[in-house]
Amino acid sequence: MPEPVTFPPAFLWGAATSAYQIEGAVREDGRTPSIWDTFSHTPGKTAGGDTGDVAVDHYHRYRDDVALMAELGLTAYRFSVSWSRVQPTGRGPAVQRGLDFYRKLVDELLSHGIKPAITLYHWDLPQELEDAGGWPERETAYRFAEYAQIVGEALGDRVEQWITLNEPWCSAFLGYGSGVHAPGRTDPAAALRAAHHLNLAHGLGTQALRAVTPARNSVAVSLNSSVVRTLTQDPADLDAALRIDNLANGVFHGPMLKGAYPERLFADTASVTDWSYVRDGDLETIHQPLDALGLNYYTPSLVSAAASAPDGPRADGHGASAHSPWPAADDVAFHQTPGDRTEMGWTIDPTGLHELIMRYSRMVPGLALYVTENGAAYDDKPGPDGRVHDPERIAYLHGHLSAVRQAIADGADVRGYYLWSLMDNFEWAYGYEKRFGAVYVDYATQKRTPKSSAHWYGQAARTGTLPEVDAVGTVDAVGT
Ligand code: PNW
Repeated sequence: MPEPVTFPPAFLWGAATSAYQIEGAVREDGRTPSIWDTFSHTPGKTAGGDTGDVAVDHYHRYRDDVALMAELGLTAYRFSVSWSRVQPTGRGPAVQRGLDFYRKLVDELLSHGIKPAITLYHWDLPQELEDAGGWPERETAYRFAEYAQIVGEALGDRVEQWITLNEPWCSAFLGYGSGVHAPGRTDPAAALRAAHHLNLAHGLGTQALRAVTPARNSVAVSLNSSVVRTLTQDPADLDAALRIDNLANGVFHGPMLKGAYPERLFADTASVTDWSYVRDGDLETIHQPLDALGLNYYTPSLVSAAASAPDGPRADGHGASAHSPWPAADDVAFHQTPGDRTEMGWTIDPTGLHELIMRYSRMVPGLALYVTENGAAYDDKPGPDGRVHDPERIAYLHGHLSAVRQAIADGADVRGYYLWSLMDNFEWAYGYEKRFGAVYVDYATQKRTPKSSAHWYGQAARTGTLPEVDAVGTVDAVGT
């Protein structure tokens, strides 16, 4: 019998979602289009032309969804606020009905003993702000701070955990570089400008939250920090890895956690941008003291130097695009890491999560860490008995939660884990094709069915100990 994997009593067992991926109701109560509405309605941008128009109708079903979380035994829930529901033009006064939805959701969570964590920005910029230039423009960062203030004033009394941005790397480099995400621009200079203004938005947004919400609240950011590995220890490969690490991680954690961009970044990207938009004082603004750091992890990256970039889509898991998300790094090749993969084609490697946690634990001693996203897509289908068995997802969760437990044993202050995702939803450019949920959604009827993994995870949450992986059948029976 292996040792049981047991977590500290206060450890948060959460699930995560984001507004555009689950809410639907895109034209209700004053909401206006975000860049994801525009993008998903542009032919050819998402698989099957899927959009978030209806998604999983969470806007109307939030009460049932919260009840389901409580039934499963979750103790925390991370969701995002739709900016254009709250501030339709991205500027000016708030729409009360938009704020009311989130207040009702929060109250529902609290009444079930579930701790809410709010992500202010999970990629859905109001279209009007994109029309005015979007993240490459400095103005967008000031608009974000105003929006943060509005949401902070409305919900700061009842929500303790705040996350400014989700994965700014995706916003900047998939949105403005490779163009596989909204707004679909393919301009490396714009992507780097966007990165700086997202950093600035984080700093200004953190200041705004501090000013209007109680001091007990926690402010964090969620980074999809990459674990960058090299094919060999050859100096050219190590150099490639360092450059990708700077473009994936350092460009955000440098300013946010250390108050400086990585030393080489300016020289390495000089062919693309002169960084003249970084103004005096910006780095101080970005470098706000934080209470916690959120880490989103799915799979490691494997790179090497390449005499020339491979043609066509790269095997870096970032979607098919003729444009690289990595500015000024065409001489770096991405490789498929060995091992089993999920439906996304992402290699399963829990050691990467351990490595990532330990890296940030050492980088900022004393900073509380949360895994704000981790999970896997599989081709789930209900069986003849109506149940959805997903042993692969249970194995994935068991492996990654064990890695988190190991990091805690190794001294990292990890306070919680949010499974991505609570339920199947709109997986961005992949539409509804990829199912990340612990809860299965029948899109024709919107019926929710917890998969075996939801029952497994719920038992972990209720007992603080990971159920044996081969006890799946039993756990499934418990939950039905
Ligand atoms: C994250 N990549 O997205 C997001 O935060 C979620 O909204 C999303 O559903 C989830 O992970 C699964 O994809 C990512 O290409 C999308 O490196 C793409 C990448 C990373 C994260």
